[in-house]
Amino acid sequence: MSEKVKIIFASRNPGKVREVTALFKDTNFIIKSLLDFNNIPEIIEDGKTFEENALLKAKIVFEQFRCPVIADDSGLEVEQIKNEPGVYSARYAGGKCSYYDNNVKLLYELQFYDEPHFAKFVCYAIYYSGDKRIDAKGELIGRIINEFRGDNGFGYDPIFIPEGYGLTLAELTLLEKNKISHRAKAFNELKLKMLETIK
Ligand code: ITT
Repeated sequence: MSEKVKIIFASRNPGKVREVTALFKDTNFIIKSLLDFNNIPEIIEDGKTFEENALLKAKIVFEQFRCPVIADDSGLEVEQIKNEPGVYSARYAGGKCSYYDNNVKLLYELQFYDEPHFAKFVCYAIYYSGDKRIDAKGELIGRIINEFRGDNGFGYDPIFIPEGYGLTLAELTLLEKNKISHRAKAFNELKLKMLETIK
């Protein structure tokens, strides 16, 4: 692939957009996200799985722009509370809640359980161009800790320690998180499949 190809990342999450843009830096894909456009209607994510929600975002944004789209749906699954918050990760503490509210709610729920609180991040990524669909998935296992550490990243990063690490994801740099994260695994696989398919 020698020509530049514009791809819309169907996300309004600045943390995700930073990570995914960095992951595609070494390609000829030019990543634009929903943050680059005005008047994009809100997408209601009412799927029951990460896959359903990722496809929903990809298809709605494809219909709007009629150009190739990538999308992801992602979240945190905590073993002791039956894999909650799962697909509700973004709105665990309610409709317009902050990341901080979500983290506080999670730590409140986990106070009734002993440590370690094993958990994993999941990311389901999709490329969609009307006639082509490519899927990829990534996971990052680790545990939830009972304090906030670090200012980088977003979401549950300040309370999540990846397996084999002593630091939270929010204490890692973007580059370090992008070497191990669920999103990096999913989008690196997606990127390779895209490079094979789109010639
Ligand atoms: P878009 O749909 O616009 O992409 P979103 O934040 O609503 O943004 P999701 O529906 O995929 O995205 O929800 C993902 C939520 O899961 C996110 O808001 C965080 O709370 C959490 N999450 C996902 N990946 C994460 C990560 O790498 N670090 C920390 N939290 C993460």
